[in-house]
Parts: sequence; structure tokens; C-alpha cells
Amino acid sequence: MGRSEELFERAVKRIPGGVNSPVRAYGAIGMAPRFISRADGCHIYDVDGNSYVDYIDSWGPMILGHNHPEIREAVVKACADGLSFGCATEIEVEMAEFICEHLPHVEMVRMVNSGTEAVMSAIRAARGFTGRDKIIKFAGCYHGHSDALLVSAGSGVMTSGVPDSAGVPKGCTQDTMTAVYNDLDSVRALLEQAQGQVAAVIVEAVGANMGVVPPKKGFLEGLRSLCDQHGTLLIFDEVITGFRLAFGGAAEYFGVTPDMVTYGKIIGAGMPVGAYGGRREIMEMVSPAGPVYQAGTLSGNPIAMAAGLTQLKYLYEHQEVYKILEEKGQKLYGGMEEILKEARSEYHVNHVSSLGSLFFAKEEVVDYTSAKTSDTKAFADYFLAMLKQGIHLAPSQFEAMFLSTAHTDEVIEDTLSKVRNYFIK
Ligand code: HOZ
Repeated sequence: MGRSEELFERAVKRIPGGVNSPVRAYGAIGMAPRFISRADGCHIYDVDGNSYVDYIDSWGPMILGHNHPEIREAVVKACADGLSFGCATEIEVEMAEFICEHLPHVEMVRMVNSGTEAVMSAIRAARGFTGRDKIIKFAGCYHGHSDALLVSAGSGVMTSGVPDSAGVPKGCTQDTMTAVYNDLDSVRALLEQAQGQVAAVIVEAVGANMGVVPPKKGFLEGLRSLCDQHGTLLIFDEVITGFRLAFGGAAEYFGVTPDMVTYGKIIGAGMPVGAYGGRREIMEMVSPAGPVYQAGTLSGNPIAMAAGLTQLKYLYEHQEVYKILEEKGQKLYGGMEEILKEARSEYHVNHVSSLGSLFFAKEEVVDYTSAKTSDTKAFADYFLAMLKQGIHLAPSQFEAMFLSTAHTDEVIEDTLSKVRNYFIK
């Protein structure tokens, strides 16, 4: 028994399922998760002394790779002044100014501690602003684990085979309507059915929690115009895409302007941070400026702000990063597609820039229904083969692969040779 197995045995006795977030469990694979001791650049190391090329990247925020020296130094420096004050600080103001000065669609922003909190709060602000209760989300899009959003929620819920969570009162989801990703008619129908009662449409501009599902041409633009027609706010959940696809996230990448955006760990360079922002008139509804209550002792925590602002400034000043990530994505995911073709495999690769998924599905994956046709047993077999060759993937068919600038061409070529070993024996 290895050290990871020993730790897992101890963990299950004291932590539900042995993990502090379900997506870390290897339940779909049927083994103990790897317990991680450290990470650097594009590599991650487990307590058993194995090293892996990491394609989880802490679920997205490690755009520059793990343990980036400038970010680490900023954190160490900030720690010297104390860990938390629960009071206003200068760095929060700098963070808010920096975001709003560089993202035209964010006129005001509020820091929170996670993507879940950001989305929950953004929805509340949207409801407060419009005076409407209903929201529309898309099947397979994950917006964190708040009650109202745990409907066809993709990702962890999808992997565990539980359609929706227990413990969510019906009343909490009665105003959540579910549309089909990439299907504007389904959104139009719900908006017409709800007749002026929909506060917001929330969408992952790139579906990244049912595996990676790119928006079809015209989908995001269509959402924008449907929302305009119905006086409904459009919220982009940029927990995964924000500052990753472009500095301005999916909004900039696809050229579609949402009314509100939500961010998660990406805004804290991996520290527990989230944020929501958007048009001034909406954000001015938030307490204490307005009547929509939302609060948090740790919101805008100085250590998290130091980490996040350092990464955001770096990204803004080095926007060549986005071209590099685009090229790396093409090399890795394009290379995987070539291998599948050569192997005469019917499986598919979806990708947008640095985000990608190999779907063990015979039909093209464009939404939740097609994602669910994936052969999860075949994925588990592939996952294990890759892990044994030193490639660290998320232990679920329904998660994205994340590239960072630290994934060198040599590392990507080595990964491709391992994918090739698997499909072309
Ligand atoms: N979006 C990530 C999973 N799909 C979040 C990671 C987590 O839930 O732990």
C-alpha cells in the first residue's frame, strides 16, 4: 500500500468521501486519489514520490504554471504584514481599479471567496436589479454548489451519477429554468414561457464542466440579443475562462458583452478568491451601496489580493501569453485529434485555446446530452494508462484539461507520444 492509499484510508474516516471537494475523488476510476505534496511549473508531485505533468492546474488559475516566483514573492511579502484584518485595505482598491480600468464590461466589482459565492451573489444582484425571480441556466453548465444552481449541474454531480443534489429544497430551484447549451430556440422558448419574469441568463461562455464544449458560432451573440429583447441580464460565468482565453476572458475572446461576469480562483492566482462585477447601475444595488445584501469577513483578503493582482498585472503586461496559450492548445489538442484520426478512432477532441477534452463519445459533443453519451469506462482506462505514464488528468470524463505557459513544447510532445502509445499500440 502506498502513502496515498494510507492517507486515503485515514481521510475517509474523517472527511466525507475522503476528499474536501468531490471532483478530487477517484471514484469514477476506482482507486485512491493521489495525495499531492507540491507542484512547480507544469509538474505536480505526489506523496509517493511520483512526478506528473499536471493538466488540472488547480482547475484553471495556474495560467503561468505552479509556484510562479513573482506570485510566490508577492504572497510572502504580504504575509509579513498579517493574514487577515476583516477591514478595508488599499490593495482591494487597487485590485478593483485594475480590473475596471482594463475590462470595459466591468464598471464595478465586488470580491468574494469562491466562484460559488460569486455566482450566488451575482444572481441575487441581478434579481434585485430587475425585480424578477427566475433565472435560466444551461444543462451541463456548473456554476458552483449554491442551491439554486444545482440543477443539471455537470462536472462533479455528473461524474458521481447523481442527477441533482439531495438537500436542496424544491422551493430553491423552482425559479431555475434549464435550457440546452448551443440551442437558442430552447432559450427563446423559456423566455417566452416566463413572460418578463427572467432576471438573468447565466452561461459558461465555453462549457467547461461537461468536458469542454465550445459555443457554436452565433450562440453567445444570440443570447445577447434574446436577453436584450426580454429585459433580461446576461451573466458570463468566467470562473474558468476569465483571464485565460484572453485578458478580458470569453467576453473579449468572442466579442460579446455580458451585463455581469463572475470569476473564481483565477482572480486570486489559485488563492480562495472569487469576484462578481458588471454594469455600475447593477452593482450599485449591492450592500451597503444598495439593498441587495452580500458580505464576507475574508472577502478581499490581503494575501489573496496580493497573489491575484500580481498575476493579473503580469498577464496584462504580457498579453503575448494568450497567443502562446492558443498555440500550445492547437499543438496539444490538434495533435490528439491527429492521433485519433490515425488510430481510426471515433472519439472526439473539443478545444478552445488552452482548454480541451478528449471525449470517449462517438458523436460530436455540443451539449449535455451528447456529452453524456461518452463511454466513462473507456475514459477510466485511458486515465489510468496516462497516470501510469506520468500524466495527471482530472479523474472525470466531464472535466477540462488546462494548459499553462509552463507546459513547454517538449512536455506537450511527450504527452502526445503517450497518447499515441495508448491509441496506436
Ligand atoms: N470547476 C471545478 C470542477 N469542475 C471546480 C473544482 C471543484 O469543484 O473542486
